Amino acid sequence: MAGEEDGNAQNGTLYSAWGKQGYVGQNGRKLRSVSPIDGQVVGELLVASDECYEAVIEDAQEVFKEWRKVPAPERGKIVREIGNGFRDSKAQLGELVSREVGKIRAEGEGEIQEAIDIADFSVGLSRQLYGLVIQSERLDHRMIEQWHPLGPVGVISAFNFPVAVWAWNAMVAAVCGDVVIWKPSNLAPICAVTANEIARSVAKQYGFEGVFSLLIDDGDTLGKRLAADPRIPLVSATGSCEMGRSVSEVVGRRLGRSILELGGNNAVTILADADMDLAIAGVLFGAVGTAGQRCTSIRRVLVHRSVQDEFTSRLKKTYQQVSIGDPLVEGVLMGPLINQRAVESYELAIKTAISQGGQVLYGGSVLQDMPSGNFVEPTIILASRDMPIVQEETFAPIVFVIPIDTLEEAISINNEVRQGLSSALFTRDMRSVEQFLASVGSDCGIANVNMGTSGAEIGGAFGGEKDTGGGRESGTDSWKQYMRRQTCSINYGNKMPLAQGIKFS
Ligand code: UN1
Repeated sequence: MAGEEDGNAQNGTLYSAWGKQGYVGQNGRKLRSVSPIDGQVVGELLVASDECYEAVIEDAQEVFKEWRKVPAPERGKIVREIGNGFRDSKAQLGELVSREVGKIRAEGEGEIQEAIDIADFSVGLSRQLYGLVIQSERLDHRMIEQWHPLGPVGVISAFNFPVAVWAWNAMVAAVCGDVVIWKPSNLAPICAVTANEIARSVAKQYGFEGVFSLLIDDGDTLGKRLAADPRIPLVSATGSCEMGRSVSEVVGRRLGRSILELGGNNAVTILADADMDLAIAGVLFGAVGTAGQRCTSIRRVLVHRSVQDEFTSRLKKTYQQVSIGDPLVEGVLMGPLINQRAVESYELAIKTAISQGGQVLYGGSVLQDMPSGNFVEPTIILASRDMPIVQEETFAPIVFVIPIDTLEEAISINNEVRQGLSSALFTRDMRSVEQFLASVGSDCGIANVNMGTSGAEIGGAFGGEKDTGGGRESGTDSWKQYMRRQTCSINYGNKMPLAQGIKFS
């Protein structure tokens, strides 16, 4: 089939949609993926056409009919091989992540490790899709709750985790008996093709090629089609709050399910008794890691007034040592922003902060004489909670430092933004820890102690509240969303007692 030999990221033009039949057609438009590092072309793809879309969805429906019958532990064996495929290509795929989205090598490889980890988790899960036995109120009756595969699942992913977030969804969905249709970000399509090929080629060896399919688009048309398509019972979407609101409305109108993982505006609180070494290390990784382009990146630092000067002067010194440049070069800690639009948002956020009374303590500029115009300085801005810009998520390495006097004040600032993804507290006092984690504490989906807001492990359920969308992906019982629940009542007696004691004869 056309497209298969060419399904190699280094090979120039690639095809646009992969389902059971391999290459299924294209509309003639090309999508060029360009590295944010130096503007070099990473690869080109053909955008999926309307017939592509239809063929992929029809294949997915057909494959689902067979895949759902495969015993879950057998599905797990296939996922184990896929995980091994990720393992074998960790260095190569990690490097591709670095080239296509600009992460440093350690973080590019870390992203593939995250895919390996969720594959391992899913293999275990394939033997643990447990239901319940429920005590019945009726004589000679038994009740059970069991879980069945749901159907084709649409996955819409963002540029910043171009492999891991798909893997969170795809590996779990696959052991649950679902098939996956992936619409990746048009800023990271080569990572998507390469990662999907690992999964698709393993599944193909077992006759289940269409379990992992892919739709390449250069805009939002196909993502919108997935959201509106009643053949897709679940759409899992990662991206901006604006995108998530639209997906949620469209999926909700047809009474489908969605899992939304949207923006964050994550705060770290540093109390007077914090271990400052830990706080600096945590803020460095959380704010500068991935050039501030994680949904979990630190945006706000709420620091106790008594340690504010110590914190800011130490953070400035640490920032001075951050080496910015080609993310594949050893020792570099921060690569470029994804594109010029991101650089413009960075510049606008800083300008807006200054106009609202913010004071730039470090950074604030776009770097000159770099291989592209996408490199910026990590930036520290002294701010106050009432500056409107502090309410916004800017996908860039900017932190707003806001002085606080009490933990209660910090919790109230932590919680007063629309987003509710991640949060963290640095303290040595167990009472402060418990207060932060109590129901009156952080309102976020993630609350950490003595570490930053980013870098979650796959074993926890990942996601957040309020405008972050309420979805949970990856660990614990997130799998339940990828299955349909069935409550079964069985009468093994020879009478027909009714629930609630109703007599009806
Ligand atoms: C994202 O930015 O969309 O917790 C996901 C983290 C990563 C995942 C981030 N494990 O930072």
